[in-house]
Amino acid sequence: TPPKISVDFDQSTGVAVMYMQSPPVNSLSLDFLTEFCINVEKLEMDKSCRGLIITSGQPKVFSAGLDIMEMYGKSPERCGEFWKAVQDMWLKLYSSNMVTIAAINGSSPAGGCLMSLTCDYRIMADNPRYSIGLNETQLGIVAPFWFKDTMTNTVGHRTTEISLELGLLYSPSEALKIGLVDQLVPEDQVLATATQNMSKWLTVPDHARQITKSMMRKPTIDKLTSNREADVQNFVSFITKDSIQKSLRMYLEMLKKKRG
Ligand code: CO8
Repeated sequence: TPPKISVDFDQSTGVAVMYMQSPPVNSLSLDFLTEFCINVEKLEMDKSCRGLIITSGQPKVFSAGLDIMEMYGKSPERCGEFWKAVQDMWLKLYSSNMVTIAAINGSSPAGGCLMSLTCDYRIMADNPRYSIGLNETQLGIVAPFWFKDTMTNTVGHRTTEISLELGLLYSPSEALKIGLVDQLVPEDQVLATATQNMSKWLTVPDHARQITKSMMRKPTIDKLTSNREADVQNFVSFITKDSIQKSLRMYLEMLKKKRG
């Protein structure tokens, strides 16, 4: 199978661009997450890499979020393994020493939104067909506390409360208004704008920026690292419930119908 991630590292600027290319919608499967984490770790360990831009190599979609098929009809063991990989992705990105910028060139629901939220800065394509948000409740599932915390840290408590309870997906202009993304640009300028912003972020001395980032994020990260196993158990017992499986099935059917 072809790689689901391709990385373009520019030695002269110290900036890597990571393209997600898992057709059709960059859904976050166990294989995808494993490959993703290996790539992030490699860049993290490379002292010459100071910045990471994450974008999609697929049209119209940044990432469709967690692969629903990984949560449907799978054994508890497999679900547990999958959830550890989701935790890993979040922990690696949210605590990264690199400057991370999400170049959101398509829709970005649920896990895709979470991935964007782990970045230091978000630039989204100004296309009203695209949407972004933590829509978990719409699937009959519940965004875990660390999804919620990441959103709260970005847009504040009240907006997160409304957004999560209703499972809202926002248009780019609404997302900008609530601070879910930082900047909107025409679709063909998303990556170029990310690169320009990256240069600005990289003028700040790394050590000062890194310590500051860690100061802002450490309490949120510690909450999960000290509770990882319980969080896995919690996910597995929730997702394997008959009633939750039924909700997921209905959502999957709705996705297919919408298409046909
Ligand atoms: N997982 C698996 N398959 C998916 C997913 C997904 N997340 N999203 C789309 N697909 C599939 C579709 O079913 C379709 O399959 P097929 O070709 O067999 O019909 C194919 O991908 C293409 O999808 P679309 O035709 O819908 O493509 P569009 O370009 O029209 O739309 C969207 C792209 C906007 C991404 C749309 O597909 C969409 O809205 N997808 C659903 C996104 C979603 O709701 N994701 C939520 C996942 S849950 C999550 O991320 C966090 C869960 C936290 C767990 C908490 C539990 C305790």
